[in-house]
Amino acid sequence: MNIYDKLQEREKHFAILVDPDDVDERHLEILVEEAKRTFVSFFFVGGSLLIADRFEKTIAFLKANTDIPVVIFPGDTYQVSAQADAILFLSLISGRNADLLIGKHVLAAPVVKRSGLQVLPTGYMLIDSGKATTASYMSHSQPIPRDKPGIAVATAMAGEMLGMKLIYMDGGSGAAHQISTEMIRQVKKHISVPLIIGGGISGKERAKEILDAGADVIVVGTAIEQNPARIKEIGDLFA
Ligand code: 1GP
Repeated sequence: MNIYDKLQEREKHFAILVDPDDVDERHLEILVEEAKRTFVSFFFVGGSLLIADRFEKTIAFLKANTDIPVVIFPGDTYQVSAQADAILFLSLISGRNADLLIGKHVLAAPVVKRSGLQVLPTGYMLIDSGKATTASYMSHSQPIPRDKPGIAVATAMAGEMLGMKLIYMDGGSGAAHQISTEMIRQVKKHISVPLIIGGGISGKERAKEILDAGADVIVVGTAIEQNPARIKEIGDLFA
């Protein structure tokens, strides 16, 4: 399924982030069952650092057991799988690490092309969450200060002007402080491509605030890993 068509189907979307290191088959079964009971648009699969060898198995399980599109959210060039539907082709535009702006992409491009995956060019912005996250540590980059919405606005605008089709603002997995609604509101006002927000979304109240501020897609990982019942609780906001 074409992911842009899927994005057009409804106004707001819920993506469940699955970190293959953190979920065994039993846990995946529960995630899929819960997702079928409510409104889940996407599974995002990937991680800043994968230690266990579960990436392909996780995608295979999701593809075999649900029709929800699986989108790779890659932490590095080895996270490419033809079994998925699409890949966020992320350029870390909040940082100045040339490798994550274009270097890794050069290495991955031939592999991604051969895979046949739908490629979603994405301006990826890390926002300071008050503590080092795996994403900020692994990326050797400075996140955007959380009290500087102007920097976030200009960065997102530049990403869109460079042709990126999605903007993803991320506080990082398990973020202590979440991205402010003010920053989300301002960025949304200045771009026309879909805005994805993730990092530390703990439950439906916070999810609703973020959606009301202008997020088009919310991504929830940690809170669901801890309690899969949150899938229905958050998903029902999309009814
Ligand atoms: C992290 O945006 C994702 O890259 C989701 O974060 O695990 O905190 O939900 P959480």
